[in-house]
Amino acid sequence: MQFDIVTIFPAMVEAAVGEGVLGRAIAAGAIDVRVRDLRDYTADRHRVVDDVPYGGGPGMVLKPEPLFRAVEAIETERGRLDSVILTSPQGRPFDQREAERLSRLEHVVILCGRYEGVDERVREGVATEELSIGDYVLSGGEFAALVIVDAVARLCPGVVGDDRSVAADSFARGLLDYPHYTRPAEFRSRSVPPVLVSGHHAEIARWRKREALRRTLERRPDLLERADLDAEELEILRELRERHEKGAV
Ligand code: JD8
Repeated sequence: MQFDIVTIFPAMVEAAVGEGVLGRAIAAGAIDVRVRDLRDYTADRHRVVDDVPYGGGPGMVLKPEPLFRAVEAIETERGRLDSVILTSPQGRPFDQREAERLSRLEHVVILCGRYEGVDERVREGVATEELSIGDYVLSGGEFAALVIVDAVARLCPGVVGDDRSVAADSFARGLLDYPHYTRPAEFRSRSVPPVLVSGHHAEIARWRKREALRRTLERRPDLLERADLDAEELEILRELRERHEKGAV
């Protein structure tokens, strides 16, 4: 899969994609990420990307011309674009389902806005979709683009070393994760739950299901409406709800 990210802060985006799982996937050729400096697509001596808003008001707005030129250049260079994403607080909520949909595409372009936002004609004329990573205010689209690339890339073959990890990821299953422990078995008087050191694989699996369900019921009950649970999970959930109603945890 190929990603092109258009930004006025290429170094910030380059630094982030160069590390960790993403950095390794790029080095191994499992995905291709190109970071493009929006200023390279300006036509004036001062490489200006912003201007004052028509109608007045605070702040600046990203001009349409450099963004149009950037996308046209990417298309010329790389061929057909499957999606041109504009990140913005007005976008459709980005979630695991959206990540799965995007992971089935071959070539995705992400436009990072800045300042007060981008000229509306970018949204209408060059972006094919608008996504938001959540209900909070960022200073620009770079972190949103990185969130999208990270979540989508994990779903591409060969990006995560062990694909059992991807299958086990909490949102892939629609539940929150169970608690994890490593050595030492006792740390500052806190012990690892004995079942995990027991070696009883079926009991461990049941304990993990129960803890994942307990946390989800407590913290994100909304997720349970869409989670696809097996027979054992449904039984555990019934029992947890019964106990919950009786006032216990
Ligand atoms: C792109 C400019 C900042 C936004 C005035 C300060 C996404 N979930 C999200 N929250 N925020 C963004 C986001 C914010 C952006 C830009 C994405 C470009 N800003 C603006 C409007 C109010 N400021 C985002 N995805």
